[in-house]
Amino acid sequence: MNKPPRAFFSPLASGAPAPMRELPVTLERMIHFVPAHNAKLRSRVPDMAKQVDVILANLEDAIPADAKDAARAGAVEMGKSFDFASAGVGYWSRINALNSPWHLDDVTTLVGEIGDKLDVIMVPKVEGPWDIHYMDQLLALLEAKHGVKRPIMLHAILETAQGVANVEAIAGASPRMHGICLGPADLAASRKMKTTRVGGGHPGYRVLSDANADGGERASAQQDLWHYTFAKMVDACVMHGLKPMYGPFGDFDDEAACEQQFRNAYLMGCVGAWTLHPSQIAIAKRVFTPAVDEVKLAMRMIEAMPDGTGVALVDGKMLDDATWKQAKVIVDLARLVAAREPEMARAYGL
Ligand code: 1VU
Ligand code: MG
Repeated sequence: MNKPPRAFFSPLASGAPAPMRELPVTLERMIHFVPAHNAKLRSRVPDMAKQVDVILANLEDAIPADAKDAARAGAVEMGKSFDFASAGVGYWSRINALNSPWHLDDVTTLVGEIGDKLDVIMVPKVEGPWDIHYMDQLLALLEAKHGVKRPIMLHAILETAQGVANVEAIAGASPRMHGICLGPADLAASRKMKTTRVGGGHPGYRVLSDANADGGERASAQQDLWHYTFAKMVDACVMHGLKPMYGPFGDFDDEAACEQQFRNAYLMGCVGAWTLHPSQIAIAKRVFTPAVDEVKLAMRMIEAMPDGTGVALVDGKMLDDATWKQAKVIVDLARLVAAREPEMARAYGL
């Protein structure tokens, strides 16, 4: 049984801000992970903010158990010491899982100390809509208690088999939902996939051509382990007006494979990916920023059909209403990039 539509947009606690009806229109090509207990990396936030769209204070996996309190305090310090909103950069935090001993302190401290600075809480290991309902209610109570003016959004990580099975219900669970990203490492473990890689392909996952009559070597090609999950996640997100994203790529030395994984995500409809190391920032920027020739072609397509209806030919290829909409996706993204990066505005001619 779903909530009645009006109730969906009512605050869940007296004094909590009204739920958002639309997501803010922002560029989120890379979510840059900062281990929040690491003072050296925290001190680099002002410099990093010049290079990325979003900075995330990580409190969950990769933070040792004995540094969880320091990471939480570090996330608060980051939110208080740097003005992310004025810099035009998003500020997110990834909290510990709902069943962990650190979860409640993470949420209560973040909302109490920096509730008005935090744009999004990333929630790991989301299994079903019940996890989002719980977060929704808890955040509303804390927002009301601390006088937070604008609802903190939720971004779920899709990283368990149960989460994948329930992804549509997760996406539609609350107006707080910002998006969902694919977490390939935990998902591989949850599914009992036989890989220790963090994202990307696997040389053993391939399709073999039929046997040759002469017994010669058979052609084979590596396949994409993540295609099914991506497609399911993208459809669930788009159906509910959320942003799909790719998560971590663990082999920092294999920049080509990282770029290919990001590009597959971009082409499938994702808006961004996590960056775990400075070397991945340029890759994410290159992939999730539409190429100049692609944008110029899309602009010519839109000009060829000014009201978006009918049929036209551009460079010998047929366009109709559907192609016009495809072109608009690219031009809309280019406008967002142009608003943030004057050199790209000039390159696109926008
Ligand atoms: O040369 P310097 O010492 O001045 O700087 C190093 C290093 O400090 C810096 N750096 C970073 N700066 C900003 N943000 C980062 N995330 C970051 N990572 C490193 O870059 C310079 C070169 O670094 P390096 O190649 O010598 O690498 P390190 O050994 O210093 O660091 C590697 C790790 C993996 C420890 C570091 O990159 C890191 O902690 N990254 C984030 C990891 C993370 O958040 N993992 C959780 C998400 S993934 C998941 O949940 C599922 C798998
Ligand atoms: Mg994980």
